[in-house]
Amino acid sequence: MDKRKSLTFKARSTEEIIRTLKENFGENARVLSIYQIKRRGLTRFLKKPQFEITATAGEIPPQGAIPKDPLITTKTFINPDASIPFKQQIQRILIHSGFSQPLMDEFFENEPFQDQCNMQEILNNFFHFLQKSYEQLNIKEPGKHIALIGPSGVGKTLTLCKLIAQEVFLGQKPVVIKLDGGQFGGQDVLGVFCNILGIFLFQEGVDQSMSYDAQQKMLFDHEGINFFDHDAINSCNAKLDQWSVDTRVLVLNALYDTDFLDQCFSKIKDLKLTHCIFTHLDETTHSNKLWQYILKGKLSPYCLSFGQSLTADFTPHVLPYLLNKTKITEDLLKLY
Ligand SMILES: Nc1nc2c(ncn2[C@@H]2O[C@H](COP(=O)(O)OP(=O)(O)OP(=O)(O)O)[C@@H](O)[C@H]2O)c(=O)[nH]1
Ligand SMILES: [Mg+2]
Repeated sequence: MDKRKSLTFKARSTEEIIRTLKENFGENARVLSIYQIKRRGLTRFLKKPQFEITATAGEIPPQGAIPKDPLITTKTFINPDASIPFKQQIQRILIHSGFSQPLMDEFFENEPFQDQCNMQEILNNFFHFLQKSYEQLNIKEPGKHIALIGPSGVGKTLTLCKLIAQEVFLGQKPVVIKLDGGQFGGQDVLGVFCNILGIFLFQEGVDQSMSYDAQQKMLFDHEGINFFDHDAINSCNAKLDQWSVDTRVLVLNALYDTDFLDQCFSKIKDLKLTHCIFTHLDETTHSNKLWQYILKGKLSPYCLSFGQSLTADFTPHVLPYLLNKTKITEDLLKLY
């Protein structure tokens, strides 16, 4: 057996993947990531999709820890301009860094300010305020019927693949149901991925019979919905009711602007949403705005997605991930 720490290889079928993993790592194989290799030209329609797999025999690296060094650590900031109240200056910096006014108000309510405060100390307090507020959230455990809902192209299907892989690596066998009215038919990434992992995929409107064990977890991939379209919202809700979906996860791209995020969060009641997931965290440095939705959005944070791997690049450890990404715009501090 190969003692190499990790291996990256290409494969087209479940059998091929399992065989390669066994040959290299025996029973200790752990899959770290699976990417679909993108083809160009017409051959992409003719050939079976190919995947690139990275696996290891070692332990999967632990999830990120809470950072010890809060927001800024470089120097001591003393209020240079006593004519502008210190509190107002900090508020301006935090707002410009993407934090919301309600979050600010809550922080300032409990923060005693004096005009000779140390800027670094207040930023550290703000950082701890974020952490404490998160720890006080009443985060619901996901149930047995989980649907990912969100606008078109946010990453619902990709995130679902990550969740499926997680279940499968934990030894579970969920059933996957595609709720798109059967309009897309055929073998897409989700179909091929389920096939590779030996998971049953039922496509609404195409597959007529479905057999499953009542104890099995069900994961639903809903088509993208237009959050400005009442009919689309109502029909999505009716479909989820029909399938007794208890965990309704709002999936949103972290790059969206706050107006659009607000619009989506305003549909919590209409869609009976319970959880939220943000995607594309790898493509944004502006994640401070997410704190408002995570802490005040009334949905339980489920996980964050930060890349295109079908099995990796996501974390259920929302707090440490976000704290590590939380930054104050350096430019704004140049004055201090
Ligand atoms: N970089 C990056 N790309 C992502 C992430 N999540 C999804 N993507 C990419 O975004 C694109 C859309 O992803 P899908 O999973 O198909 O999105 P969807 O929401 O299912 O789209 P519809 O079914 O058309 O509504 C794909 O190219 C994904 O690889 C992420 O966290 N980071
Ligand atoms: Mg999709």
